[in-house]
Amino acid sequence: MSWLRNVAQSESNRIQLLRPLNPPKKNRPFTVIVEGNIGSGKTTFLDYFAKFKDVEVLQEPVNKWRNVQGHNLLDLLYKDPSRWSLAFQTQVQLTMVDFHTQETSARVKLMERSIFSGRFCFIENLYQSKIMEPAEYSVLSEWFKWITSNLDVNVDLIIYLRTSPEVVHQRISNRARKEEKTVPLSYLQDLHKIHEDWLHNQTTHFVPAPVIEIDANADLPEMLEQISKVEEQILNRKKIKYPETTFPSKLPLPSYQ
Ligand code: TTP
Repeated sequence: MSWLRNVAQSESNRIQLLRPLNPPKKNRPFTVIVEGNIGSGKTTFLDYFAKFKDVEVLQEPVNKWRNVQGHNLLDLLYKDPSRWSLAFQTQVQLTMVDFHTQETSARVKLMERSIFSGRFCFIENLYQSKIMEPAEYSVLSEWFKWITSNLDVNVDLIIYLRTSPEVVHQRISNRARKEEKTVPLSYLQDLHKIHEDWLHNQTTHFVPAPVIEIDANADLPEMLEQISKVEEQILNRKKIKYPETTFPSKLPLPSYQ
């Protein structure tokens, strides 16, 4: 997997918003997305909230990608990324549209990932590292532009599980998901940087909501303690005001490339 090295910092990294997101629908649930590197503990975070009646938890998208009408796209992706990244990321985008638009009677919707991390982290990384062809990148970008301009993909809060690449590398080898056995540290370092620039430094892509950061290098008991501290925030649908977080994005609003 040396294929995902040396992610170049180029101008195309700086996706500008040329148009704001499609306006949110009335009575939309308070929507929270949980982001972070592979193996950062997103599932642990979502599991914690599964016990609350008023929270709709949308998780385990990876299981959908392992069985698309009998095809294991995750396995195909890791075996031959140049061949399969377009198909894989197309499926990710579909899963995320489904998650974003799924109706619920719950007052809070908690999602594992979003259409934004698919586009701003994974697709961008594949393109920058020249695994994905420019024409394929453009097709996915056009879809992304259409979706974000025509559907309600608004979010109210982002939980960013910050980790170090070394810690997630260790966790990934411990959990031994068979498709991921070849994932090298260098790939996780690239994804780490791209998440950091997006959500922590806020210097690359549009950040669609205020960000709360959690130190997800911590072990399970400490993670659960940190999660319990944001429980009230999420259950009470508390909007966060600048400057309590790093929001608003330093990038100008107005639309995607
Ligand atoms: P994650 O969505 O990061 O899920 P996870 O199960 O690793 O999360 P956690 O351990 O924090 O609970 O990634 C699942 C797999 O899908 C992983 O191998 C990376 C891959 N993936 C892509 O290749 N492209 C994408 O756009 C996304 C979202 C994931």
